[in-house]
This record gives sequence, structure tokens and C-alpha cells, in this order.
Amino acid sequence: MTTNRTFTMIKPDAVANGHIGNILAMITNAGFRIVSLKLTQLTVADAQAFYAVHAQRPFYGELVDFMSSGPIVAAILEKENAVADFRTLIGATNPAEAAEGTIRKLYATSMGENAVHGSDSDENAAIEGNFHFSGREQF
Ligand code: DAT
Ligand code: MG
Repeated sequence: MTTNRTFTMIKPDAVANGHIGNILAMITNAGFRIVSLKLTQLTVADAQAFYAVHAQRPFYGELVDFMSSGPIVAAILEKENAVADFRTLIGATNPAEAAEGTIRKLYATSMGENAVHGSDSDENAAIEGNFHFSGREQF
């Protein structure tokens, strides 16, 4: 089943580098509607839980430290085919491989500090959105 929502985070590198406005503009110009939005910071425990699927990977500790290192922007986004279209908009995980014009090509600094998160499935989009936002915060 395809739903029409995805979940994103503007990661600590992109927030620290002053890219919140430009990234949100790219997202809305690409046709996504903002369902939920906030500036927040993950605790270490939050980051460990959010990325639990990667717990056995060698970069997990680095990823958890980075994602809890400063404020992020969390958002739920709505658009037809949201998960796949948003992955296209952000580009490849490694910014060196990201297509021209993608958010990661423009704003990511490295594989680990790659500016934005995008859900990889409808199921995870719902889990991740509900991790950050209550039902009352989803418009
Ligand atoms: P994506 O964020 O494109 O869905 P992923 O789910 O495979 O990528 O990995 C989650 C995050 O972990 C990714 O955005 C950055 C970090 N990461 C992934 N592979 C990495 C690696 N080989 N070295 C360092 N960080 C990595
Ligand atoms: Mg992923």
C-alpha cells in the first residue's frame, strides 16, 4: 500500500550551517505540504531508538553522536508518492553520489553528515512521524 506521507529531519549539520530556510523552500517548491514541523533536539537515547535498525553497523555510534549533537528540524510531509519522491529530492546517502539539484548535493558535507533524513518506506514514515509528533500535532 502506498500512503501519501513521509517524515524528514533537517540534520544538525544543515541547521548549524543556516540551511533550514533554503531546504524548507526546496521541499515546499517540490509540492510537499507540511503536515507537522518543529525545531527540536534528539537525546542520545532518542537517536539510538530512531536508528535502532543500524545498531550493528560500524557507523552507529558516530551516527547517534552526530544526530544528538545539536538542534534538528523534524517534519511530516504530504504529497502523492511522498516516500519515493522525497528520496529523489534528497539524493543519494553519499553526497558525492547525489544527483545535481538534490538537497544532499547542495547541502550535505559528508556521508555521515548528509543534511537531511527521508523515510525509506510508508511503514517507517508512519513510525518515524509518530515518534516525533502526537496526533494533535499532525495537520
Ligand atoms: P539514508 O539516510 O540515505 O536512508 P541509511 O538509512 O543507509 O541512509 O543510513 C542512515 C544514516 O547513517 C545516513 O543518512 C548517514 C549514516 N551512514 C550511512 N552509511 C554510512 C557510512 N558508511 N558511514 C558513515 N555514516 C553512514
Ligand atoms: Mg535510511
